[in-house]
This record gives sequence, C-alpha cells and structure tokens, in this order.
Amino acid sequence: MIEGDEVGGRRIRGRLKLRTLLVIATWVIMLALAGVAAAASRPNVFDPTGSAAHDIKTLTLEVFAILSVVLLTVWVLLAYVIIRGRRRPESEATQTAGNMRIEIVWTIIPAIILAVLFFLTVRTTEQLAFGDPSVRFSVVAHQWWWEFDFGPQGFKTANEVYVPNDHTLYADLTSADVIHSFWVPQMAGKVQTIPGRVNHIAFTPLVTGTYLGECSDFCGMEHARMRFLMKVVTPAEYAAWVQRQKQPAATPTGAEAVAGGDLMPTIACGGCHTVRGTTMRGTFGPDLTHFGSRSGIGANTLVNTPEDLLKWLQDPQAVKPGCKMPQIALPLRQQQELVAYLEELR
Ligand code: HEC
Ligand SMILES: [Cu+2]
Repeated sequence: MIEGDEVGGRRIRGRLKLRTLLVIATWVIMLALAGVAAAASRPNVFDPTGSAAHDIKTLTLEVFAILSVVLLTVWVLLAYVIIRGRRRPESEATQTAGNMRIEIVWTIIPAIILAVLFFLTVRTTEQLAFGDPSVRFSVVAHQWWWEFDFGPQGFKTANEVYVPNDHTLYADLTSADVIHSFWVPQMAGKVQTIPGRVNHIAFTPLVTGTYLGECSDFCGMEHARMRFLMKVVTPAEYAAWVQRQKQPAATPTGAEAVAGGDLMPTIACGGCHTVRGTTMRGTFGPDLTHFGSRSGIGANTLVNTPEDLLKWLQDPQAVKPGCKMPQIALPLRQQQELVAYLEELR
C-alpha cells in the first residue's frame, strides 16, 4: 500500500512539473508574440503622430505599468505561499477563519488602485474633448471608399485628404450605407460611421507625413480595400491644396485627353461620378474633379499610374471584386482616351 502511494505521488509530482513548465512556456511565447505583433504592425498605434493617439498611448502605458506591478506582486506572493505552505510530512497547516485586518487591507488597496486608474482614464477622456477646430469637414463612408466633403469651401474629394500640421481638425462622420469605422491608427482612436447618424472626431496632427487610414468595422467583401491617405502638410501647403481643390476640373489639353473629355459625359460615367465644371454630376461614386492629383485608385487598391488606371477602367471587378463600379465595355482606344483625360484632372 505505502509503496504504491509513493510511486503514485512521484508520478503526480513529475506531471505537475511538466504542466508548470508548459504554462510558463505558453506565457513566454504569448508575450513574445504580442511584442512582435505590436512592433511589426503597420501603421503602428505605438508610434503616434496625432494628439489623440498620443494621449491614448500614454494612458495605455500608465495602465500597463500599474497592472504589471499588481501582476508581479500577485506572482511573488503566490510563489511565497506555494513554497512556504507546501506539503510537509508531519505538519498540518495553520487553520485560519476570518481576519479583519487582512480583509480591510485587501479591500482598500484594490480600491486605491481602481481610483488611480479611474482618475487617469477621466483625465485622458478630458484631454480628448473637442477644442476649437481650425479645420472642419465631413466624412461619408461608402462601400468601399471614403468621401471627404468640404461643404463650405464647395468641394468634395475621395480616399485622400490633406490636413494642416499643428491645427485641430474636427470631422463629422457618417455613412451612406452600412456601419463602417473611421480609423487613422497613428492619429486617434476608432469612431464608427453610422447611417442616419453623425458622429464626431477631433485631434491635432503633430508630425507632417502621409498616414494610412482604414475601415475598422467589417462592412462587406471589400472591407480590406477601403483605405485612405491622410496627408499632414504645412498650413501653407494645406491652403494651396484647398485652393486647387476648389477649382473646377481642368480643361484637357493633349489630343487624347480632349477626346476622353468629350467621350466621358456621353457614356455611363456621369451617372455615378461628378466632374465639377462638366455635365457629370453623379454622386454614387467618388468625385473625380481632381482625380489626377490623387495617389490611389479604388480607395488606394492600386497606385494612380496610367497603366493601373487602364486596368481599373477595363475591369474594376477584376481589381476589386464586388465593388460598386460595374465593368463598362469600351474599345481600347476609348479606354486610353479616358485614362489620358482623367490623369489631366489634377
Ligand atoms: C454604377 C456607378 C458607376 C459607373 C457607371 C461608373 N463608376 Fe467609376 N466608380 C464607381 C464607384 C462606386 C467607385 C468606387 C469603387 C471603390 O473604390 O470601391 C468608382 C471608382 C472609380 C474611379 C476611382 C476613383 C478613386 O478615387 O478611387 C475612377 C477613376 C472611376 N470610377 C472612373 C469611372 C469612369 C471613367 C466611368 C465611365 C466609363 C465610371 N467610373 C463609371 C461607380 C461607377
Ligand atoms: Cu467599411
């Protein structure tokens, strides 16, 4: 009998050790993976260039630091208890029933910790409150592209927006169809765009550069190809951009472009697209008045080059399956003329 127990005990102890090792290994692997994922993600929320993202990162690190101390303390106490209170051959553990002092301590300490976390969170929420904006525009999310509406200045653009550095911007966010979510990871948190409702976001870009924005709520099959560029520029460059965008479409000059400009209003395009200064006034698709000045095609699915634009016009469904622009069959000659025209719309 006694023999058997001991053998069993040894076997259990062996298994326990293996299990402990597995648990520790899992922790280490998970932490390493989380670290790699955080460092490798592009755009990286830990590399903020906007006021809101900066404040949120600060809060994240503060909370992480406090909770790490809690976790380490618990681990140390746990290790102490496990070692101190391990089974010994001929001793029985002390039996305790209720201890007022300990109970008060372990109520007060967590209360203090939660109060600190609460204070830090409220402070950050306060910082995120909307100040006086110097730039204001509306964002309308569509399946699967972004519209930027500068109503008071009288223009709309798509999939690319310029904003001045060091100036607070304020955007009204809504959707034309389903729920999307507006997110420029390096600038601010996510805000949902909801049909029939206007949400808001405000932040101050702190570093010039081009930042990737995306939709962060699954919104249908081309959800992942619904990206926009936020170009943070100097206030002077911003003013120049606004000035250019306010102009109606350029008059084409090259022979091919002139032919494309004559052709486009006579086929289906104008039913869905606006080119300000022409008869094309559709609003279902992106405004193309200054399409030639933009970096991407199809919500930045392709880079805006004549070759890729030809590919897009020949078959948008091949480039972005399911997107709301149909394939329109045209002779190659006419497709090339449209490309020449659209690229001149700077
Ligand atoms: C039925 C409506 C419809 C018609 C007709 C249509 N388009 Fe589109 N077009 C769209 C939609 C919607 C998009 C956005 C697709 C996306 O990115 O998901 C788009 C995108 C584009 C883009 C890319 C814009 C950008 O900023 O990414 C170009 C260029 C374009 N269309 C040109 C044309 C031309 C030229 C024609 C005529 C031959 C045409 N479209 C006909 C709906 C239409
Ligand atoms: Cu979306």
